[in-house]
Amino acid sequence: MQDTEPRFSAMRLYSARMAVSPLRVQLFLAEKNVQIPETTLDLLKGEQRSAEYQRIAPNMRVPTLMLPDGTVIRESLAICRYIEALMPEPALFGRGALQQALVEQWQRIMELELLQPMAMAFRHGHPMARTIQEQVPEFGVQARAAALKRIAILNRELADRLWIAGEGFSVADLTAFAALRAFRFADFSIPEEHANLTRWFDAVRARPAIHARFKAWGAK
Ligand SMILES: N[C@@H](CCC(=O)N[C@@H](CS)C(=O)NCC(=O)O)C(=O)O
Repeated sequence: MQDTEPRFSAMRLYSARMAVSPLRVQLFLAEKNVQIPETTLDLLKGEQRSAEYQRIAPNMRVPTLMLPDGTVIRESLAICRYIEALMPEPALFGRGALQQALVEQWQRIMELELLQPMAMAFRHGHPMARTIQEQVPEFGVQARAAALKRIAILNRELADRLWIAGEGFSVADLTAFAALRAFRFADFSIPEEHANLTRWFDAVRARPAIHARFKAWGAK
């Protein structure tokens, strides 16, 4: 059963379909079994630049969480941390000093070394991104090479463990999964020889909450 408590149903999440940062939050909420009403912006049509949305998020990015009193939380990880504090189970930022440190470490590594280069490769190298980014193609090529290198390293890192931060599924897995899933269409499919990464990706994808979310979107 979804958590439809008034504290969540009175919030509003500004998001987008299959965009990496909102996707992290949407999957985090799914794992928490929390339902927050969403306003989905069409980023390629520039809805994030409307005067109305700029009053909520002057940087014109999603996701943004609006609380019932009008407080706005931006940045996907800040939103996830807020939800974790309200709804500690299942713990997605780790339990105890060591596990929390390791989740933080891997979350940052996945965000800075994997998600960011993939996002830059898309923004600076993909024709669809022309409406949101003044492109520097050489930078896109460089970012793509860095992302592919990091994907190969992640495949090796996953040789001896099920989840990225070691013990238990965490927000680090969501960051990496959202990047690999969101940018799949931008020619970032996982190479066949990366067996560990494929096994991990399929395990994330098969998690009941994530499976159900993609099914509801009519996406694979
Ligand atoms: N660090 C931010 C990144 C937010 C971000 O860049 N969102 C993208 C979608 S994934 C966006 O809103 N792009 C719209 C644009 O560039 O115009 C977060 O994690 O929330």
